[in-house]
Amino acid sequence: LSATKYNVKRKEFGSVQADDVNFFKSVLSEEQVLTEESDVLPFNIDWIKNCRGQSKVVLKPKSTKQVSEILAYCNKRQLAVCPQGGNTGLVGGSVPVFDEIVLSLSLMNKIISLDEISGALVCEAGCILETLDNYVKEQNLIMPLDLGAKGSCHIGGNVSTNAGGLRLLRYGNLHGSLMGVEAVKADGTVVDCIRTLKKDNTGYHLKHLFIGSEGTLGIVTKVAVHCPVLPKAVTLGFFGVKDFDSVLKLYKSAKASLGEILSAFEMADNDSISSTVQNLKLPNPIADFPFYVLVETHGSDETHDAEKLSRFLEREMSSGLIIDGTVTSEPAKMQTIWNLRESIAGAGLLDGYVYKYDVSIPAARYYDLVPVLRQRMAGKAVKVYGYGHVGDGNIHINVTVPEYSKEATDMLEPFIFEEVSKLKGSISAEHGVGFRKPHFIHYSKDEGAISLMRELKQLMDPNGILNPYKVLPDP
Ligand code: FAD
Ligand code: S2G
Ligand code: ZN
Repeated sequence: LSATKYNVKRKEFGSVQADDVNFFKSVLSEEQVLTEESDVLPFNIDWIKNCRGQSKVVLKPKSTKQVSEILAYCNKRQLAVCPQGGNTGLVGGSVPVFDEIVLSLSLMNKIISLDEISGALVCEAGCILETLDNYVKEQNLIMPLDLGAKGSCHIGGNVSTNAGGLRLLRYGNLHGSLMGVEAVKADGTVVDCIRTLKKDNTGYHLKHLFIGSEGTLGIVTKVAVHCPVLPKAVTLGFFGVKDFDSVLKLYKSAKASLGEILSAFEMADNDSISSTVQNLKLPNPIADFPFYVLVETHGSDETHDAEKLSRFLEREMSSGLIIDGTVTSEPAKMQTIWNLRESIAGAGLLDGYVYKYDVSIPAARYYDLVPVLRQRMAGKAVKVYGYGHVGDGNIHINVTVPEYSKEATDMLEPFIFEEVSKLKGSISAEHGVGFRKPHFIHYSKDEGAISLMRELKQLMDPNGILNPYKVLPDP
């Protein structure tokens, strides 16, 4: 249980009684209120099986009105609530710690409108990212973000964690692509900032409060997001590279020669790929290399793009930066390569237990901490490997061990966060703070910023019922 594993004390919240369940059943229908232990269990365990809560009740509202009525009631009864989307979060933010009520958005998955001229999509928070991507593709549009969890994560969860992912390099993050949001505050007040205007400078930009606040300031119930045009020409290169220095040089060259058509630039070290190939029996379409790089282009003219790409390849093959590799435009082949990259996240779980770190590091030092951790964990870790979004300065470092131990945790934390702080990086690049990192947030935010966050939390959720034990450390 998270509470014992991480030694957390339950705060003074009410606990759900029979009358409360009767109230919920008066607002929702039977199948929207789960109380059977076997039904509730999966909502208590996070994707990497690192955190486990003790919730007794899962509520699955179907409308903003139902969310509002539930929160107004819970606020009066001081019942804590854990909002949950696709439950693919990796920092323990999406599952309860104690008996918080899980409020799942999974039944709020209606698509409301799509303006195929402006690309403005309005939908409910519980829409699955991949479902939306397939839907907008029919109108020659794409979602502005893509991540390995697309098959399960919700757009509401993406907004709440300010998810980055594989396309951020080209399409930016949700602070840019989110046009509006509807959210419900802890007291049940509905904040309707759903707009499909590209420009709206009328007062404070409230939508940004809900982006990345991980369910602690309000529950996102609808989003309006700008969808870019579906590229006519897509290519994907998967290259073998001899060392990390070459990865950085290749990144600079890709930016210079591919310019506006560069849509993704990802790296993975040998252990990331070899452990994924071994653990998940996935094919590696090229040979074994010290480092791998994925270079994707999104363009509007195949001939133009092919010319640019072949010039880039010729130059970097002859310079030796690219030792070998493959380039394809065939959807099935591109999918195989992306699948290899996207599967790294889950592969490590088969080694036993995975410590996942998601950090931003200034480019020149991007890979520095991997050998440092490999050395520090020699003899204790099964594997230590690094992979991620080079273009965002964001590396994912995974340390896999046969099983969780406090000793291994103490060797890694706060050590890695101190090292990141020395490098002037961020202890959480895109996954958020969640349950696992509030007491490390000071490595990336100063006291002034943290106290303003506390003032905002106090204003928006005075009883602290929204996702307690997450994001902000206790004062
Ligand atoms: P959940 O996990 O259910 O919740 C995440 C947080 O948001 C929790 O704190 C929860 O309380 C809150 N929340 C959820 N829905 C709402 C709502 N409607 N209103 C208010 N609060 C809410 N993340 C990246 O950024 N980039 C990646 O490349 C990436 N790749 C991944 C690959 C894999 C294989 C996996 C398993 C995860 C990956 N993630 C990545 C992490 C995760 O997918 C993202 O954080 C995602 O945005 C979470 O969405 P979700 O719907 O699963 O949210
Ligand atoms: C990715 C997935 C989660 C992890 O694959 O880009 O965000 O750190 C990560 O394994
Ligand atoms: Zn990532």
